[in-house]
Amino acid sequence: PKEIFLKDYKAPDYAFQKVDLIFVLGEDKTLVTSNIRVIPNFSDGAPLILDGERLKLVTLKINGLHVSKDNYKVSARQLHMTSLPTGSFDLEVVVEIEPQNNTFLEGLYKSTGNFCTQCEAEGFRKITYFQDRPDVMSKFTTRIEADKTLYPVLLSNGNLVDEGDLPDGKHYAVWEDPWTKPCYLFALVAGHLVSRDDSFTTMSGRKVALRIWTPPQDFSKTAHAMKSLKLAMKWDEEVFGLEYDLDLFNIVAVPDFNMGAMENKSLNIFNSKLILASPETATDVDYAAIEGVIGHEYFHNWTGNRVTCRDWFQLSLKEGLTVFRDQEFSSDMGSRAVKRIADVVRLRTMQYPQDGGPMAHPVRPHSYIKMDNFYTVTVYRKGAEVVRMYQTLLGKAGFRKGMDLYFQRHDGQAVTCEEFLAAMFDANKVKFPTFPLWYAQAGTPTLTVITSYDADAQTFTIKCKQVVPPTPGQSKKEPMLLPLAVGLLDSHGHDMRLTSVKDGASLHHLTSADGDYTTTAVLHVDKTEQEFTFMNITEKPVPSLLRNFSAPVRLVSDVTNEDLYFLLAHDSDQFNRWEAGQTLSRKLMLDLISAHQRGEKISVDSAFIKGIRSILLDSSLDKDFAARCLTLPAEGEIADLMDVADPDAVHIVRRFVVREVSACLREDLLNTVKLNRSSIAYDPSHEHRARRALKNVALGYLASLNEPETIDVAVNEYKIASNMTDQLAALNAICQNPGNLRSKSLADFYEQWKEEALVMNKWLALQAMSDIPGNVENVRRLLDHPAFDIRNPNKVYSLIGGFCTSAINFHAKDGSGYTFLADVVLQLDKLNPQVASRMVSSFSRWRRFDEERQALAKAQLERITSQNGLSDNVFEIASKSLA
Ligand code: HT7
Ligand code: ZN
Repeated sequence: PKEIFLKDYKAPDYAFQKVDLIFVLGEDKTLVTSNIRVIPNFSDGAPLILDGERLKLVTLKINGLHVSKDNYKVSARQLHMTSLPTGSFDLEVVVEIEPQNNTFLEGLYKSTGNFCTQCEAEGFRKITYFQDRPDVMSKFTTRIEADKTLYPVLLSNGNLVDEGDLPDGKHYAVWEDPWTKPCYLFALVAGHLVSRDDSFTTMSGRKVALRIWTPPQDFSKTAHAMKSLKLAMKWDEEVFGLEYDLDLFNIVAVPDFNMGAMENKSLNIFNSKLILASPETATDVDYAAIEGVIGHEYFHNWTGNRVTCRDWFQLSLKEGLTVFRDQEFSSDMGSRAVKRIADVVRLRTMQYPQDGGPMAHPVRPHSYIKMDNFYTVTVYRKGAEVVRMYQTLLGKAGFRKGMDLYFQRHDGQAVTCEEFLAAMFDANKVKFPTFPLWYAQAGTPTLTVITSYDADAQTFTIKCKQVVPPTPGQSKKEPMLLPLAVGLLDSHGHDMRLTSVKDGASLHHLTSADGDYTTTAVLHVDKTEQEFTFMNITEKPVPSLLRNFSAPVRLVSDVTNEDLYFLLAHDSDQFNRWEAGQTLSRKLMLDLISAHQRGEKISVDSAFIKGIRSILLDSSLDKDFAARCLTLPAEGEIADLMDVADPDAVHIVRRFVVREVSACLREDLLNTVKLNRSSIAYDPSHEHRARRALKNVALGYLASLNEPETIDVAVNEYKIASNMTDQLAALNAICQNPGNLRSKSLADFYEQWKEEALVMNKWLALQAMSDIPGNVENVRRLLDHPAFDIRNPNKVYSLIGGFCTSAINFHAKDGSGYTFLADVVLQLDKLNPQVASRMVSSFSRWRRFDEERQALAKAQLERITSQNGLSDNVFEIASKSLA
């Protein structure tokens, strides 16, 4: 396979000014005609090279005349044309495709009988021959012809300009998109669908029709998605001054979709799981995810669509920025602290391992084989952290100025990350020379902080050392600008006033945005070693470092356990209050793991239990926040901190700590369940979501004891549950313990929900993620269960993806988990390489384990790479994992 490099970027030889598409949709074949106005960008008569895969070329005309066979060549991936007219010309291409046989779910395909498209990143080339790259921007018109009974609804981008009946029971619709766009934003849907209709009046008074389309039986589950859409439209106007730019906004939900959703211009297509919700079938987590992703795709209308990427290496330009925007939206809709905690947990448990493994790549990658493999947590989530750092460095108002200048300069263009950075810096008249390195250097920096207090001088000094670790292909790294947000707590737990800080020889006065003193200073750490001294510090403070997780680093500091308990009790920065508890938990578990590995008896110290109890009993806390504080770091996060990951020891110790906490706080936990049980019907408000979160964390602890009384509590919660959040949490609690009750409860849940595909995914995931011993065989059996279907990505993510998160089973000592995954990857690769390559990624950390496991995992990776006909997608991940 061919590797593509950022350094080789070349502007396209031809512009496509206007594209008229005609789709004649059929059951056996679909005909696609494209009429393109082609304009040369240079005068050198270069060949016109169009991308195209799995297409059957029917006719090819230039200016209405058939092109001679001597003047074009068709290969498996390209249509190569020479001897072209000088100047502009009209190109007509007719191809035949078979959407009904498309299991890859990219290009034009069928999902439960309806036609739909997915063109990002390089799917348009599976619809017709085209310069399939984001810097070719055109105006599109789309005519769709189809059977009227089977496909009564015909949708594409822009405005409906014509529709009518055709002979033989067919009909047509013509859609015109007034905005220029790259072909990856093209969309078409044809099917038997109904819409929930609503409207939104924009800040300039334009009425926009909003429609959410689903199969008829799902209509009742789209109210939350519609509400979320209207909130997102309002939020973008209020926070960024960005208004929607057409009179119609369509969303379609499809059950078979490789990712979460797609921001096609005015015709977003969503995975059903991110649209459909009812209290009985969706959890609070689902509700929040729907709100976030609806916001995300809507926000792309400006960050992605109006201003798009020059090439796919710039993906984070739109994705990092849009994730940041959706995070801020969700923070404003719910609890800011809880949202930040959830986002940091995701970053640390998913992105940090990627940054420390063989697939480590910068936020802007330097090369790829398959672009689909670079829709990663690094590009999305580390990318969002980079955008957040601009805001931390420039302040909210400064960040907004930068955004305004970005749109002023680049509306309608396809640009690079440099252009975003230049808009941010120019708007604020700053230059941070080491900041651009965040786009180019992979690896999570380690920031080591040593503090000291000088009582005579009344100064508090913070010594920083940053190391950006080597990653594949990048052995040497430079220090980068890390914004380090710091607060200092006095002995009462109050924030001290911070008036000035010395950075080397220069003294900076510290003020807040309104000119007053500040309680959080943002230090600019941009050297390998650097010292900052706070002046006028009248007593020895407890430092609160990296407030609100101001930079995506691994922080190592000399803050003592005593200080951490103090921060857990008092820090005004809610994120750091939670983080203090997490740091204590991580330290405790790592110590216990070492003791366990040495064969010593282990115990949990009483200060830790006391700390947890104080959170559980603090009625002044937001209950969702308390629930997060009570949740111990995941096994993966702990294993990631070990020199050699030992999944068995981590599992034993984490479970031991959970049981110890449960045993010591049994009565408090029982009370928590009782007090937070809801007596009313489902209420989606934050207050009630928070009550459910706290109650269900407590329930999980109690069930871990596996005592008749605590199990009865879980069974009772399961029986009385009036919504999926509570029902699933209770089932999860019960299923921690193998045995008859577990099997009976799973069977009961299945009987109740077997007709609801999205609920069945939860049922599959719960079993797949289970820590019960020897679960590989159960999961293998579930492959043949009617609730599973390997062609549906959601089911694969639930069962196979879920299984790989259970460290003790996926990394089973006998290698059975590795063999299972390889078997599935090889089967799946033939049907859907994008999803297969997401699954094979679970192997990528194999070098973190002991020698026996390494040998077993390596053998399976080699088995995969030696397979004939392997997709480029899986080859890239598997071979890079082995390198
Ligand atoms: N921009 C969208 C990306 C996407 C995608 C990429 C590769 C293969 C399938 C895909 N489906 C959607 C989603 C987003 O980030 O908004
Ligand atoms: Zn996106």
